[in-house]
Amino acid sequence: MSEQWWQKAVVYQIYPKSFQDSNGDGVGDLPGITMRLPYLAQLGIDVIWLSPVYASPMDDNGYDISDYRSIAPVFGTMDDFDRMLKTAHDLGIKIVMDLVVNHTSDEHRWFKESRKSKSSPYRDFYYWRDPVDGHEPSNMGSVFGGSIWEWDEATGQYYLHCFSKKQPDLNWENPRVRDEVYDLMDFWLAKGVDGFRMDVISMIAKNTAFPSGEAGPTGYSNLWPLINDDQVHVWLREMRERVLSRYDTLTVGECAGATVQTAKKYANLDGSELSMVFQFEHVGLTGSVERGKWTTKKPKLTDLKRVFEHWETGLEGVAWNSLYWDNHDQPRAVSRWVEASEEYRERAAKMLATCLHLMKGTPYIYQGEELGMTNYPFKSVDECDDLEAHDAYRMLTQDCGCSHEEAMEALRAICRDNARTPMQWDASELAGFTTGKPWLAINPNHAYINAASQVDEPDSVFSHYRRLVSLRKQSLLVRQGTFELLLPESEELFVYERRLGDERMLVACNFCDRQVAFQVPAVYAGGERMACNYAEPSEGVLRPFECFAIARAGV
Ligand code: TEU
Repeated sequence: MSEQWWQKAVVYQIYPKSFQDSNGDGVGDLPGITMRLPYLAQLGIDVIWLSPVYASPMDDNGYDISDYRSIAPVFGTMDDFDRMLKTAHDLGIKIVMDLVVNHTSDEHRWFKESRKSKSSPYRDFYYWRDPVDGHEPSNMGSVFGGSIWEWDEATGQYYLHCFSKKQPDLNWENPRVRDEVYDLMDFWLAKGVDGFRMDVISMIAKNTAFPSGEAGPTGYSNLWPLINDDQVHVWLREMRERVLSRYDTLTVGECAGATVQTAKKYANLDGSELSMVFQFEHVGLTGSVERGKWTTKKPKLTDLKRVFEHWETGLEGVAWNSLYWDNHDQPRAVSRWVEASEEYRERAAKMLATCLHLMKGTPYIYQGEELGMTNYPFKSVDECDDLEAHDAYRMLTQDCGCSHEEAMEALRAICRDNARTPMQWDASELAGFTTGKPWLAINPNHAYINAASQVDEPDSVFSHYRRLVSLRKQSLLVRQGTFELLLPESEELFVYERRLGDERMLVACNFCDRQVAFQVPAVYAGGERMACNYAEPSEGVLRPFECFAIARAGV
């Protein structure tokens, strides 16, 4: 099967609020992105995933959309968008938008009409239900705390919201909702956008019996049983037929709960649904039943390797993988996946990059990851902007009995604000991000972790990422070779092999700050070393956070 362009691509995610401010209001914007496109061209990436820039009350920083066809004024105008799109295309960079259609903002026209009366023509654009025994229709809890049901006094019913109460869920059972979604997708694709990242797309089909479950420490039950894993594929195939089939797009579905089995449908190579999915198995390794994701745990390396092996081998030849360490919802990669002191931070960042980028699938770089940016040292929840962080602090201290410091330890480890601190462009006071008051504090370590000190430095994390991006472009083995995990029981080393025809590549990564014995297999003797993070090769060991790849042909 011929390669699709998105199978050769490396994607860079921009969180617009935090990327580059151009007008001094302290918030990133579209002209700021346009200004920084040459930097991304230098990195060599092929696609930008742009988190939402649509009109929004910003309850969830744009993931609560009030008008899908207009740009939020804080980010600029539609002309600014068109200028950014053209500049990116002129640089050979495609733009993928964030499609958030599991829910709208409660300030969207559809919801305003829907809530007016039970007889509104928009009433069943959303899920409305009567009270049951005077209470919410079920005991499921929303992702951002509280019930998934919000009482509406005016019409005496509850409406469903899996996220905040300002994010009512769209009723995809209603064909008029689907018509509207396909129409807005067509609007953006006709403008020349190159695809979509589809927000919580695995949740659009629901078990409309809205069952209750066993309540957890918060008093609510988990909402994931709401997902209807069969119906979602029917609507994705309809979406493909009605709109996507008319364009050459990259589509990546955010699919919390996806398994290798369901991904074989979502991301099958026959192009009937999506190009690929974001799975959550690796990021879920650090959670707990009692506190959900709010722990300070590091994953066991054997567990992490098993997840990647499962997905790499499970989709081989039948579906396509995405590859990511972090995004706007996850803590910073180098802070989460390893225990690296500042002495080893850069080496560890390069090692994580090598480990991920030489696997099979489309890699995603989250803004700042290519610089080795880190989590932020939050001392108080008042320093956090994210509604999820504020709910988590309340849950941890009130439902889980955590002290302030225990709750803050968890927030420092895992809250989404870690990834949303402004991009660190240079060492100046405001990191070159803004000339105004930044909407979220800038990490003080921007004094030594910033783009200006790295873009022209061959030994920098940025240059290491650039070499990996370039290697993928040159190497069919990296893009299409098979994956085999080696040393599965090692808790220190992540070592795997890629094979394609008579070509093979060994990728060796030390995930810890200690030297570990490692013998390169004899078949690789004399092979070309690449993607190294130490100047000279080591013999018989992998040094702290050491990584390298060795390629051989004809063996
Ligand atoms: O996230 C959905 C999701 O399941 C999680 O990533 C969630 O955000 C949370 O971090 C889990 O604890 C998507 C978007 O990526 C996120 O930014 C939005 O807040 C959310 O949907 C609602 O649109």
